[in-house]
Amino acid sequence: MVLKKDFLWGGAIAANQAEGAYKEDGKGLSLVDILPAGEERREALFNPEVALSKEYSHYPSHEAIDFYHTYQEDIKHFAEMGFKVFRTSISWPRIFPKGDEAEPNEKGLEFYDQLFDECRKYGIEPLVTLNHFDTPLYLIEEYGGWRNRKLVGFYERYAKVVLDRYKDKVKYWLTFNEINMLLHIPFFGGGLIIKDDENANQVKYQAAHHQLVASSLATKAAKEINGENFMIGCMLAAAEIYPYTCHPDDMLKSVKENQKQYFFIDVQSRGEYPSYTNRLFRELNVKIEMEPSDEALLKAYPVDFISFSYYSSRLTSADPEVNKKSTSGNAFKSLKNPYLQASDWGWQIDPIGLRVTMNQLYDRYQKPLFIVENGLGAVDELTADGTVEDDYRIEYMREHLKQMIEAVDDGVDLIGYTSWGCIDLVSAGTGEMKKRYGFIYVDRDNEGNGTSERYKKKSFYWYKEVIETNGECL
Ligand code: P53
Repeated sequence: MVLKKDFLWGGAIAANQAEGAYKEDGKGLSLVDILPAGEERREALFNPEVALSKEYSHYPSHEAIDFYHTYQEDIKHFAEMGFKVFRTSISWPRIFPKGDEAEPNEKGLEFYDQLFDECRKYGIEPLVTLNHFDTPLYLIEEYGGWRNRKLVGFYERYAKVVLDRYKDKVKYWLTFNEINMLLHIPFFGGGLIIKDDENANQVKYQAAHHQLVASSLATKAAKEINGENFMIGCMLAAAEIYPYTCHPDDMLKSVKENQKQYFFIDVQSRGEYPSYTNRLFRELNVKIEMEPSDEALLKAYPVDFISFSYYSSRLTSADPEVNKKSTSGNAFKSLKNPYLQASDWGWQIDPIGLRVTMNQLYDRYQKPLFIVENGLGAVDELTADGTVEDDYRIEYMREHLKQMIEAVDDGVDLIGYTSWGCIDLVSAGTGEMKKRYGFIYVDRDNEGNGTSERYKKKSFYWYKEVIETNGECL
């Protein structure tokens, strides 16, 4: 058996894409609560000042899949599949509705007490993200989001409250979801609204510094509250960026592009700004403002493990003419790889890329890895007898899991695997329900119509067997 006996198999969701109940029990608005679905969502993500002043007909996060009320039934399904771990996030504005209050909202805290108790009832370990694209909206309108150093203090207060409250219920924590998203969709990642006359890189990297400091402060608080009983991780939208050709210029470009994504983890894992940032920041005309204690803090509180999402590899060319053909099937631009197929949403499917990425991450950091997102967003048809024949999803996952096991056999230390959207939920990138990832079908459509009934897909039974055999059946 290649995987450890206590390998953590499971699934992942995020509060804002599942819970709904967007105003219930005192919850404040977060940045996602003003985002619509479909084409309008893209526009809103990249022109957030428009979204802030516009009224849309449908906001998918407001009801999402109503997980706030259905979590007991849903977790029961996860338990039936044999989940050992369940990744979700805490909605920051449930705990601090505006974000800058002195005292937390008790009702919000109670919800997560119940949720984590429900997981524990089945022996499922919660894996909890502190900030998954849902910074309180008030902190954006009033303070300018993560460009403002004050966010560090608000986040620290929030982190301390939840780390302390759930110290006996949650062991694994992630400080920021896909921390590199800040560079690609700055509003999503950092609540940033960047003006045309600003140096966008300056704003983004300064906000990144604030998040990196905040992440270390959360780790510090965690160690003070619960010592080694906590495991604190960073989280990267990871995807090895391949050179378009074997031309040395392309190879160099790929090294440089990879440094831009690994930058975040270099700081979070090694505890210092990597030396290549001297040149990078010089060329981008970026000057990071730091407080005197920042460097010592980053050094003293690195993460315990490296978590990441993986959906696709990427491709870059040093030739600007060639690179112009890059498209963004998701937040990340890439050239088309002629050896790969793509999903219905244009995400290129590359199981071996997962093995490559795992090897790179482990070589670079020598810390345990945790795959906390991976999966296929696809259109599913509910059959007359209430199931979905999702062989395409099984195929995608089987190939990725096989490569994951190969990577472990290569010597990579891997804690666990949580597939993305283990129950259908709202897409982050497009706001659609139609883009489904789950083992469990949720009867709701893009407009929010439907019964919300849950149905087990074919992949539900397949994944159950994968877990039962610890991957041996693959
Ligand atoms: P969706 C792209 C765009 C937005 C969020 O994405 C993304 C990515 C891919 O890295 O990141 C994660 O729902 C994210 C999840 C999200 C998942 O990818 O657009 O952490 O919240 O749902 C899949 O298909």
